[in-house]
Amino acid sequence: MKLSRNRRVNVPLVFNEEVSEAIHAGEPVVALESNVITHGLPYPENVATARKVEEVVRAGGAVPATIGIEGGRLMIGMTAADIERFGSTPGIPKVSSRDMCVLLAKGGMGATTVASSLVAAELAGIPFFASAGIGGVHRGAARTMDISSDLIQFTRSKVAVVCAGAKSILDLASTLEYLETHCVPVIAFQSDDFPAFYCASSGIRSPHRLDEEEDIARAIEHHWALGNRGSVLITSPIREKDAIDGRVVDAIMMKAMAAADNEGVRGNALTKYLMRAVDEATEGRSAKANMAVLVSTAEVASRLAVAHAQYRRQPRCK
Ligand code: PSU
Ligand code: MN
Repeated sequence: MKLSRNRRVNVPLVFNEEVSEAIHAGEPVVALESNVITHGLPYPENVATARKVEEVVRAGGAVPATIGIEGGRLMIGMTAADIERFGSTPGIPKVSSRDMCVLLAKGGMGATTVASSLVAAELAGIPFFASAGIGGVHRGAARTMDISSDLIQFTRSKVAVVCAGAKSILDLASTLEYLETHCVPVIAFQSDDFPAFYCASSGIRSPHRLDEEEDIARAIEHHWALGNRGSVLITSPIREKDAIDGRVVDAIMMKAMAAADNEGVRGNALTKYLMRAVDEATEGRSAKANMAVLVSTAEVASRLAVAHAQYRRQPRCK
């Protein structure tokens, strides 16, 4: 009897050359999401910021790899022209991990969230990722069950994630509870509190603090050596000069959430709606903070990725 053998489908990855060379040489690479380019900021500020983010990653000694989807393939690293196209083309869909297979099947452009960018980074062999704000447990999740796939993906992808916490549009205490339950380490780098994106502190102390780049690298590798399959979350707060008063953001957010509820905005459209509302109410100050924090997290991620690549070459006990 002839045994039928199923052919395995591989996800088509297209690497930009610089990224591919760095991965093969074990050089530091920082993966970056594209949803923040298409949905986080208006054109042309989005393109300018994405460029600046790539610039600071390079200046720190790592290679940037902006992730996206186009033509049924996962792009691992974008060129300047790709970034311009993603930033200026209207209507590119937000693609989280649940949406990836459909986008890959039907073709077209897709902007990857934190969750789907982590899927791509792991497939590509990139152990570091940076984004300013992660998704989390939404306020009122007990009723709506709205919990970002970003959190679920942290339990699955072996990628270190550097961020400035999450926006206070989310229920940050519940977000941290979720991460604790699912054994996702949260480490504040050179700081004490879990940051809240626009604000240096969410008012909640981070479960851990580490001050040395090499200690972060050691913690990441030990987490994986212990048999864990997921991410390690490293936070770096917004700089004080770029921060916005937390009470101001909170007040705007309460109003915007009520308006969203009234207008029936829910699901994956909610994050963008709330962010827009804050931008309008702060007359662009929050967009400025947004750009600043994207750049500062990328800077820190680059430093940490360099230390991590070095540590992998030469692991040392404390
Ligand atoms: N938080 C931000 N800015 C963002 C996002 C979150 O401060 O742009 C985006 C990221 O791409 C993140 C996604 O991965 O929203 C989470 O969306 P959802 O809550 O629908 O999973
Ligand atoms: Mn959601």
